[in-house]
Amino acid sequence: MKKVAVIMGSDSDLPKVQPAIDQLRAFGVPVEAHVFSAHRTPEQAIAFSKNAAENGFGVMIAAAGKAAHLGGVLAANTILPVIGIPIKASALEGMDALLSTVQMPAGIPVATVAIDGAKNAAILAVQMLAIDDAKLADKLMEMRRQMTQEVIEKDKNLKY
Ligand code: RP5
Repeated sequence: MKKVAVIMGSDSDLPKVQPAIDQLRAFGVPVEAHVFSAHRTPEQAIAFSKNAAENGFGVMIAAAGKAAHLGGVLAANTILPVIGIPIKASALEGMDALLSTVQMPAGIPVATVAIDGAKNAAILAVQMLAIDDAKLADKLMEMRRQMTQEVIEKDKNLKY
């Protein structure tokens, strides 16, 4: 199975990124996490992205706060899909990171999830890998069935 790379701009992002790592592991997807910064270690970020496909990765997740250019820098150096997680890390409550991540110029997409949306980033990565992996697709369907059942139970338990 292809690996998912989870790249964060700083180790201070880890508490927000951890749910993505946990979710990927729950699906049995191999995951490798790194700290690469678009601004502080641009050469390392670019080198990782350029070699990601031949190193066995299928999707990259990029989490960054503030002027969040990490997703764009990774996406510019690979044709692997890149999923961006804007991290709430400043006085601007994550809007800065959201706009920096989502407003990519045509030709270099970054599939951007919600501010601090690590869990959805992981699920989206699994959905990408599941396109040609029937076992992963089954796991995703089972997760959907469980979610549906939970909401049905919540509806039943509502007393009003
Ligand atoms: C961004 O700046 C990082 O992704 C992080 O969200 C934010 C703050 O980084 P530190 O100053 O805590 O290393 O590049």
